[in-house]
Amino acid sequence: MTHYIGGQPVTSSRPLFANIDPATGQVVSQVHEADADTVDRAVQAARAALQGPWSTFTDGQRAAVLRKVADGIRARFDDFVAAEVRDTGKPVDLAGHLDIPRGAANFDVFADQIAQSATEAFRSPTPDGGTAINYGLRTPRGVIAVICPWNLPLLLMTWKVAPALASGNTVVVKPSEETPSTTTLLAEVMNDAGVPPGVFNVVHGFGPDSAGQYLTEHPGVNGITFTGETRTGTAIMKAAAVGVRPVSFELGGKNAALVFADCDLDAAVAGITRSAFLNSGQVCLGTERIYVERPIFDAFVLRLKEAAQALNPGDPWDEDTNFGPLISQQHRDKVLSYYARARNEGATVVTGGGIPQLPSTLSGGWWVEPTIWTGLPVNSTVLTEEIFGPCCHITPFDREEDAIAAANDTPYGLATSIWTRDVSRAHRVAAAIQVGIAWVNSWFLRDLRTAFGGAKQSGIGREGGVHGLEFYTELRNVCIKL
Ligand code: NAD
Ligand code: 6OD
Repeated sequence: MTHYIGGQPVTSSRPLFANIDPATGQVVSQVHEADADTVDRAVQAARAALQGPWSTFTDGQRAAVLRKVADGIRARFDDFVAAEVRDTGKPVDLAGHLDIPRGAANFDVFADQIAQSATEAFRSPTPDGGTAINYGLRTPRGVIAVICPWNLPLLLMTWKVAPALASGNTVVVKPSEETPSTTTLLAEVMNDAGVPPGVFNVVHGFGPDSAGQYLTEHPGVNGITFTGETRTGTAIMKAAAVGVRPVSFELGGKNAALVFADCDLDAAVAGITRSAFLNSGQVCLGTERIYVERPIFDAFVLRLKEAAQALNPGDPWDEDTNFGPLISQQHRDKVLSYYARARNEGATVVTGGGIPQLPSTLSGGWWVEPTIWTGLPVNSTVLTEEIFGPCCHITPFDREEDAIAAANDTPYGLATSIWTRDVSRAHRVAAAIQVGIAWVNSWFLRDLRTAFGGAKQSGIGREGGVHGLEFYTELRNVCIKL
């Protein structure tokens, strides 16, 4: 698999690296790794494209091209699904119902949004008795570096690329080394849709001493949008400090679910089963800490255990499979180390805690069991560190204020779900928790036009709808004396 620079596939001189199917452990493809020169070439192509035909596209013309990109993804739907399933091992049903449709929808949503975006204007008196008009003018920021994770590869990458291009920027995208394929396919779709050469560039590789570091340190980059671990965000922020370049960060989380005794228990169990185990727990919004009001604690634990045990791990290409592997051997080692720690710290293992028995065709993959714990103290490692696997801990609580305090007792602040039939409580708790997203009797249902991002160490800035314009454009005030 090659890079894509200036509208062309490009190779580089470093040794290729293997892209592995996590369901089987088999090599899927060999990928070029960008060296510093290749990254420089990509940034220069993006800089040159800022001066080319792209700069003459009106908002409406960019919107029309983005809609063609959305249609182009849908036209090659099966290719995109297959690439995402091979790269991640996720069930074909999940890739086909979430990753690829939402990835395509990102282009439609930001096409609509840019076609309708407006700026402020004020007409005001001046000290000399005259009048001035002030109005806002948004201009593209320039070259945007887009650094992506592996968990929802197309979805999270297009969520950044679509608003960047809608706003008139050019981009250099570095997909995760674990999931290079759908970004490469998207380059073909961009070409077919009439996106001018150099507007969308792709470089493959790793983070430190590789494409990620070279790209974020490149002085030709005007802004960096990143989704990934908080620790990586810290490294990227240091790179961005040189040249005082802006960042937009969506980072880690240790999300809570608060389940009140007055909830619809069926809905809460179904929702939290999704939030804890969808994509094998590899979702930034996923729930790893569950707090349940004491009267329904035992019933909830039993019901969630039954739901976890009913999950169906297996061949990702089987439509009935709803539970896949972890992304890599390294990530499985990390998750299994938390499974061991939970046992050592005295957890009651309600279900799971090991590696599932699967057919021999899958025995080389990176599988773990969906796992539920109870009984750990608040300061245990498993309750404080992000695991990013299919596991959660359930703790009882007695009072609403205790549940809120527990949810907030973390350096992270991405999302919390609240399960209650009491509307006043829902509003009260949603206002009291320190997060970017409060779900009420729901999870992962966000309208793409709304703000997305994290509080505390879960991020910097908001993307989504008009909110991303703060990052993807420069807002200039024009003041005219009449
Ligand atoms: P990661 O931080 O390890 O890697 C993300 C990307 O950064 C990869 O492309 C990687 O190559 C690159 N990278 C790594 N080091 C770099 C460096 N020094 N300079 C430049 N680039 C570098 O994250 P991951 O393992 O791919 O994803 C899992 C993490 O992402 C979890 O912490 C999860 O919570 C987080 N995440 C957050 C959100 C969100 O919206 N808040 C969404 C998805 C994932
Ligand atoms: O709502 C979305 O599409 C979005 N940005 C989800 C992020 C999930 C993180 O893993």
